[in-house]
Amino acid sequence: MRVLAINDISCVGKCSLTVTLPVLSACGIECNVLPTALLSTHTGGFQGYTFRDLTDEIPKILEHWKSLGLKFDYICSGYLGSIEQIDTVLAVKREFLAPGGKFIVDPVMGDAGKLYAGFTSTFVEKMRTLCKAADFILPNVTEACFLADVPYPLSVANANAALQKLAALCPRPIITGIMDENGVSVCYTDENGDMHTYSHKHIDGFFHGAGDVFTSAFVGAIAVGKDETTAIKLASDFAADSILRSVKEVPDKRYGLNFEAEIFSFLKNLNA
Ligand code: PXL
Repeated sequence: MRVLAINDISCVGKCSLTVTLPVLSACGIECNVLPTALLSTHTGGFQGYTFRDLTDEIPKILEHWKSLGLKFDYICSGYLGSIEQIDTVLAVKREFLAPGGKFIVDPVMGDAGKLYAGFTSTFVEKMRTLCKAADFILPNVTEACFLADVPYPLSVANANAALQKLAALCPRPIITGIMDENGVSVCYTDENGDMHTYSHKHIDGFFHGAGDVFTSAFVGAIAVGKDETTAIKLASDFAADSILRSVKEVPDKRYGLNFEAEIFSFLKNLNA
């Protein structure tokens, strides 16, 4: 079993590959990486971060992998360093996804109603083409609103309309971080197109890297053979427990969640 994670390396401020690698390893899954960019920190709150786009390096890496005849059972993509990398990720799926493998897209583009630094409406448009190639997409509310072209924010009451629009891109959309009087919810459609919701009590605050904890745990759970609903519950519980702990234990939320301390509980639930 091989997973390929296509995402950036933010050296400090746990997100992207510094979350996906430990979570997948803990699940007992081999995680190979295709780094899209190298940053001193993520872009969400630190001043003066460095950014090195790795677009030019990727074709050389892929050429080498081709010569090794590599295939991956799961490919998941996250933060991309340039718009051109969307075509590259599509090519990686075509060339390296094993027959019967699954392609999971976290369309990382924004949060709190805004696109991240460097992202544009052209990127959003292009991201739709990536979503069309995916088996699962996992946008947060902001990304779902941009992709579905519906007003921000969403509540559980109007999530179904957004899910129906997203289903035109990918039949299995999963929207994370929907906040309303139900708490914080994940809303997703099953194979019949019906919506399901899984909720936790809302905790005030903004938690960097929470989406990456959710996505990584979801991929890990799917890769060990859990069905979509079980994977969503396991990933939501893990993210919610990590957030609860971080409220008390992480004074500066830019540094990411203390998910490490919750890995043991997550694995107990995964293997229950
Ligand atoms: O967690 C999403 C993310 C990933 N990678 C980079 C980011 C962010 C969010 O800010 O800046 C580089």
